[in-house]
Amino acid sequence: MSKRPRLLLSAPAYWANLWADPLEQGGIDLFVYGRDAFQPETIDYALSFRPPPGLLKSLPSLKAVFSLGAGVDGFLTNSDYPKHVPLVRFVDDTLSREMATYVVLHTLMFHRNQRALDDAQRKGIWLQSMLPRRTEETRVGILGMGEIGTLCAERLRDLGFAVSGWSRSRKNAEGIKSFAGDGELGSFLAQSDILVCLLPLTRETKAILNAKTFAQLPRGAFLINAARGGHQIERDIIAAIDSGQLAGAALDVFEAEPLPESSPLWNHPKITVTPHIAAISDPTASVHMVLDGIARFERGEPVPNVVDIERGY
Ligand code: NDP
Ligand code: OXD
Repeated sequence: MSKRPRLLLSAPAYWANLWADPLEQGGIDLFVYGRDAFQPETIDYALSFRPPPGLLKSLPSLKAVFSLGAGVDGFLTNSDYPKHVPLVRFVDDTLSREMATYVVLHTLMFHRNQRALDDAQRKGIWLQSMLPRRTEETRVGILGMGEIGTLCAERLRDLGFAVSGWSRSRKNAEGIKSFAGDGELGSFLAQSDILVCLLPLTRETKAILNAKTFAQLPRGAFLINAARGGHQIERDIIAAIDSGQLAGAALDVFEAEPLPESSPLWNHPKITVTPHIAAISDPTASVHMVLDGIARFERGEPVPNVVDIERGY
């Protein structure tokens, strides 16, 4: 009888507990890093989000690595990733739909002046003078038109916003203006009243949300970052808000996570902070991805959503 594939799961305890039970019932031998003893040379597959430095390199028989999340920067910004080992990322409609609810929520909050209206309510002010703009007059620009960015763009277009997207390659989605490549970034920014970041974190996109970028937006634009903290320079966000260049920001991700207690972002009146929960991978869907992927690797079949390691996403 051929041996069962051996999978090493490395994740914080609260995540590992969610994934371990269904994986254990999936016809594989599971080892949870930090809980179970294992021999590195016997591990065939690994599942993680941000593996401890050196862990993957210490597994000489790895056939593939699976990411618990859509973003794979936790593997690739670490220079010790064993580049000959295929890396499979999590792609799931539910994840994209949840991301879209986050982006739509914060787009509407800004577009409808909801923060100012909440503030007026608390003070007992009937703020009828603060009329919302017409939806089609608010221009939303989405950085990153992949699985998630495309769905967010479509949802916002269907609500009536003027939507555009920026990506490496030209897109052709109905009613969504496409900007492509570094050469078109400036003109994309110049027409984005709300800038939404849904890029993967790579060498090229690191720190893209900086003072120079904000200066190219229309004055009083709003920033939504639900991608990675490594995209943003937090002191530049605060400076741009304090100068009026940005009207505010909704941030789900941070340079350091958890966001340190001392961060000025916590109490800034024009910034909404959420704890990297714009969307959470669904355990059932991700267990299915892993078990299906392992079965395909074992049969020598192509596996979907393998990352281009050189490109970084
Ligand atoms: P995809 O890989 O499907 O899409 C990435 C998009 O970014 C593509 O359109 C790509 O262009 C574009 N892109 C990449 N590099 C560049 C560049 N240098 N210049 C211009 N465009 C670029 O990713 P997903 O949509 O699945 O996910 C996006 C990110 O969202 C993830 O990497 C993750 O970090 C984040 N995320 C955050 C979550 C949260 O809870 N906060 C949850 C889930 C994901 P092209 O199409 O031309 O290749
Ligand atoms: C992801 C995330 O990348 O949750 O999926 O951040």
